[in-house]
Order: sequence, then C-alpha cells, then structure tokens
Amino acid sequence: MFRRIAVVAAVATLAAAGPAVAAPKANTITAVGGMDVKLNQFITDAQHWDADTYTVKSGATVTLKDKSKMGQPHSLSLVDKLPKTMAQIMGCEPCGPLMAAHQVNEETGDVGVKLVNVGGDGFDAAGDSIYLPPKGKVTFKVTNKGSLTHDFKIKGKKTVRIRPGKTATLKVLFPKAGKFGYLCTEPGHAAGGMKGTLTVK
Ligand SMILES: [Cu+2]
Repeated sequence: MFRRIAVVAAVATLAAAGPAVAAPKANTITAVGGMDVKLNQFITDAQHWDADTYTVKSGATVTLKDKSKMGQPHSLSLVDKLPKTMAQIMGCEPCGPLMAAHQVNEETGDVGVKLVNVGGDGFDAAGDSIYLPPKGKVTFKVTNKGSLTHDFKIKGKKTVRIRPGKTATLKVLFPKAGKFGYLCTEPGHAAGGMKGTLTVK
C-alpha cells in the first residue's frame, strides 16, 4: 500500500504550454513534502512536486531536486495520460512498466537503469523516466581481516556471515540524522566488544 502510493505520487508530466499554477524556480523540478501518520486516524501522503505544471525551453537543462522528507526514492516520468480518479491512481497503468524498465532490485534498492530513454535523444517522449535514489543511503563495505566468521548489523539490516578474508556489502537508508548502534551477531562477539555507535549527521 505504502509502496504503491509512493510510486504514484512520483508520476508527473512536463507540459509544454499552459499557465503555471505555482512559480517554481526556472528549469527546476523539486520533490517536496512527506507523510504523516496518526494511528487509527489518518495516513496523509503529502509528497508532491513543487508545481502542477512546468514550462521549459526545448533543449534546456532541467534540474531535479529531492527536498522531500521521507528518504524514499522518487522517479519522474513522462506519461501520455495522468491518472486522475482514485482507481486510476491506485491502478497506475504506466507505473509498473516504468519501474520495471528501471530494473530496481527491491531487496537491495539497487537501480539497474537510472535513466530510461525510449524516444530520440533527450527527455522527450512518453516513457522517458528518471529514477531518483533517496538521500541518505549508505553502503557499508565490511571486510573481515580476522580469523573467525563475523557479520555486521545496523538499523535492523545485516550482512551475510563473512568468512575470514572475505568482504560483504550492506546498503542502509538513513533518512534522518541520529545515532545508530551496530554489532556483530555471532554468539558472544558483541559482548566481547564487537559493537559501536554510528552517528549520522
Ligand atoms: Cu564477530
């Protein structure tokens, strides 16, 4: 449910003409807003682009900015028809194929193809899409130079068990600043000192 809403909220269109509702910074498209949850009351998804309509010159460079608060990925795609009704939004016809074209690995968050360009050169045809990875994603590269097997766990995510001399990577999202504990989950290792605190600023 959350994922679906997040994807839909990221669909936008570039209109070549028409009066702008707001006046965003020239040639800049910015993702803003966040989500608000009050248990048993509401879930408000206020993630959005900073305008409904953008006007850009042919050939101009358009800058995408992510100032949203959720630390989630966004994508900006050109589509023929914007979904309008709730059913169309939930069903979001172009979303699935566009996300598939980006080859996003939902396990790791890796994006195979950040830029989908189905038309000619440039961002100019329905189906063209840009994937914006979230801010605050950190990849840990953990190398085991000891003689025992270890792993590395932080923020509920854990590497595989790393044998001596081997390396593993772990991608973790840190949308907000804070202090996060990390440790090795092999029996007795954390108690023996294989733990610490990571500060995200
Ligand atoms: Cu260990």
